[in-house]
Amino acid sequence: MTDPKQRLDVLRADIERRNPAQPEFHQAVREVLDTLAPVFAARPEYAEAGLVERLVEPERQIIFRVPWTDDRGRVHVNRGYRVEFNSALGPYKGGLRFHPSVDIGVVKFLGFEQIFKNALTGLGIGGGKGGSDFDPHGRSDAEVMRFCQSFMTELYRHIGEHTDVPAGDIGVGGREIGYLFGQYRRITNRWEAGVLTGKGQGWGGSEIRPEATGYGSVLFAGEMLAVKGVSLDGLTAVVSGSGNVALYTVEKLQQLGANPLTCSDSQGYVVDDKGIDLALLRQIKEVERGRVSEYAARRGPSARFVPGGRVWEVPADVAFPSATQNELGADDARALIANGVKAVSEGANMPTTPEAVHLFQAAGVAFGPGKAANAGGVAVSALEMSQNAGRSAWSRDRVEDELAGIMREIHRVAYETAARYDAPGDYVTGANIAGFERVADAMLAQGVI
Ligand code: NDP
Ligand code: 2IT
Repeated sequence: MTDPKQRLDVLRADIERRNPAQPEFHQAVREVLDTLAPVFAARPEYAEAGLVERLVEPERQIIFRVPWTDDRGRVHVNRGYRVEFNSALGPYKGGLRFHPSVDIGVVKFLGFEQIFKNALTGLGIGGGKGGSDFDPHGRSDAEVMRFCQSFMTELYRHIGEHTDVPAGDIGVGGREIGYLFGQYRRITNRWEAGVLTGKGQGWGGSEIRPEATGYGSVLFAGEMLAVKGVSLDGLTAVVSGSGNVALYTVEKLQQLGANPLTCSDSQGYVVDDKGIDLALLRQIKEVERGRVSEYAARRGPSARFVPGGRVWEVPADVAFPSATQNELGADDARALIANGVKAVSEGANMPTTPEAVHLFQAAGVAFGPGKAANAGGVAVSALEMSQNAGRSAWSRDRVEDELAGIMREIHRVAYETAARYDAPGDYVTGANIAGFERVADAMLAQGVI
């Protein structure tokens, strides 16, 4: 069969048959394959080398039991995962997610995205992802510590600074990375700082890593707007989520003179007519580990909590989905477009449904897909690995400058690749093809493995 489009359709059907009940993985694969036909037409050697067939099959998938005891002495059993997807460009790299919705399909969707995102950073990192269906909400520090210790007691044998380097994602932040690192160090009797990223400053962590994903997502939006001759200064923004990515998205927006009006969690959203009070939000989320409804209760009359609602109904110039997958659907996109949104930058992984992406693109809204827009986090993780390898610690200014340069370069590559493949302004196509070409060329050179 020679027609590349037909060939990819057959492949896609085969992938869905061989990986049943993994809808998020199917969605992520479909979104990439839908943009690759022109590459296969231009580069027939990719098809001959079975590249897509190899790319969609993880190099290794690890599933393990994680038993732990709660504060009342009750035994719980969770499931742990690490999918080592592709190491053509470097050691597997990607976060760990602790959330009750985690299953093998979710981990595979995230790991698949990570391959292309990491390639786009240009920093020599392969793709992987992991996590557990453990729910940290409402658990004490001691319970989270025992869970992390049990998780690492199994995971440690599979990871290493030259092998596989996990980091944070939903439900995994600085506290969890600390407990995981401690247990790894204890079991292995090694000070191997580069085995995990997102560590605390003072014990191997990089400046700007906590900020990097949110900051990078705003910088990417700034680059897309600059192409249209628009600046972020003075614009209003809607941000979803209230975790790591959302908080630092709000911070960078405010630094650049924009006004973020919203944040959210799984129970609803807050809209604040005066703009988000970041100090109050951080106190509630980072210190008290509370809910956004408490923000509205404490902020005064400018803010209200909308239970069960979605931030996308609030009129704004730019939108930053920064919570979770498929949180922005077709109706949400229609509302944003009707309200005149100019750009959407995905801080989260795959937060926008395929139908919503098409609506944005058809309406001429600049749309930054997660594998480009949220790559700042993993990019600074790679810089943390460099610092660990050199036993050095770079200044805040240096890391922030590097992050800005990397985001500018990812934007340039995605933009120019889209133009080269006859899809001007289509960052989805540009990012998919540019990331794919880097991984594909490395796989071609390294033979059928
Ligand atoms: P956090 O755990 O810090 O925050 C997650 C936020 O999203 C919380 O406000 C949470 O609310 C909300 N959320 C999670 N799941 C759901 C859900 N099913 N429905 C509604 N709200 C939900 O995670 P991060 O900020 O680190 O991650 C957010 C997104 O960004 C994820 O898609 C992640 O993969 C992506 N990402 C993260 C990077 C990082 O460096 N951390 C890098 C690149 C991408 P609640 O507390 O109520 O669950
Ligand atoms: O989705 C992501 O890119 C992350 N969760 C960050 C991964 C990392 O290794 O820093």
